[in-house]
Amino acid sequence: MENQFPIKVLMDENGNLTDENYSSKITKELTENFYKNMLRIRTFDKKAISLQRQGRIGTYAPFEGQEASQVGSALALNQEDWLFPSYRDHGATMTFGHSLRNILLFWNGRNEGCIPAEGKKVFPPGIPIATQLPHAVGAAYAEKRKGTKNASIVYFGDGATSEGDFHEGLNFASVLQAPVVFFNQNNGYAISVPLSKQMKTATIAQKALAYDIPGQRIDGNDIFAVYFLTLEALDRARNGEGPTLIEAVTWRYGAHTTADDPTKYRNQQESDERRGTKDPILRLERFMKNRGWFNEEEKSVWLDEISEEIDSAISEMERFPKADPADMFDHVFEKPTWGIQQQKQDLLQVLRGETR
Ligand SMILES: Cc1ncc(C[n+]2csc(CCOP(=O)(O)OP(=O)(O)O)c2C)c(N)n1
Ligand SMILES: [Mg+2]
Repeated sequence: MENQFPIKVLMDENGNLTDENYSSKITKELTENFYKNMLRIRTFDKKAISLQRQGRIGTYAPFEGQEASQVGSALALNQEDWLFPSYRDHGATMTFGHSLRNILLFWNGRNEGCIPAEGKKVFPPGIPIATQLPHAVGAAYAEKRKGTKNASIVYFGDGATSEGDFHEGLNFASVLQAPVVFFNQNNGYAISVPLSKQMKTATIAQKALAYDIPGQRIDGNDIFAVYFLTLEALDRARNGEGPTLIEAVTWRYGAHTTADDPTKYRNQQESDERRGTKDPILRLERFMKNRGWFNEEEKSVWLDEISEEIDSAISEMERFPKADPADMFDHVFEKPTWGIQQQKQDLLQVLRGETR
């Protein structure tokens, strides 16, 4: 199956193009946009980890290492498309236009964090694994019924493919020929569980066969492969040709979340080695250097602009009051059920130091 679903690469680790069919589409402007967006989301990610360590936000899920997958796919979208993220995909949502302040508020437990920027169809992050897949298919099918050319993209991890919602989502999309792109980031782990313990199949892309939809395995650290192959899948969706399953093969360098210690279940040496070889930002930098498109001074100007933008989002986030833990019960259902009300009362009692 690995032969039937080879990893599609458009740019190798040295920053050389390996598929000339796409070279005419690769401009300096497009490349710089990719590069700046990857720098921006990596800077945000590092900053968020330090905010968590300082107690200024709550638990945080980092995505460092997955920047090409998130930026390349988000930039392939049209403004009118739908984006359904998991908890690790705020690199994609901020690239698509979600507000940095609201993303920070989400990680600080405030409901405002679920509100997308004006006019942006971004769903709140799916925390229960794979639940966002059927939602994305529903939105895509609604667009099809309305006769628009809008599509949905849904992000999920390798572990999510073991959930019923993954299979229900793919089946539903295939039967209805819904305009949706299933964007899987295979980062090798579901918390501490490696891929080999999660599934017997050699690839995730091959699971598309069961639903008779195209399955595409790509190098998730090659932003050109991610961008162009996502664009092609979105084009098929818009033209009435139905869904695609994309498996972007990547790696998370750090912990699953700030509550996790990866050294307990894997040797972090692999992450260290990958930083020098397979890193998505370094790879694009090599490509830019090969073309004479890279300028160190320009990079430091971009980094200054990015830091300023992030610092101002942090100040705005910190002007909000701390989250009230009781809020988490309020939007589970339109009207709270008896069980939810009871749980809320129980929590309030515990917070007041009373025992039941
Ligand atoms: C339905 C459900 N079961 C279990 C969990 C606990 N959980 C949180 S993240 C995670 C691993 C998911 O791994 P993967 O889909 O590979 O995504 P990644 O975290 O690697 O991005 C699990 C099991 C959950 N959030 N939801
Ligand atoms: Mg994973």
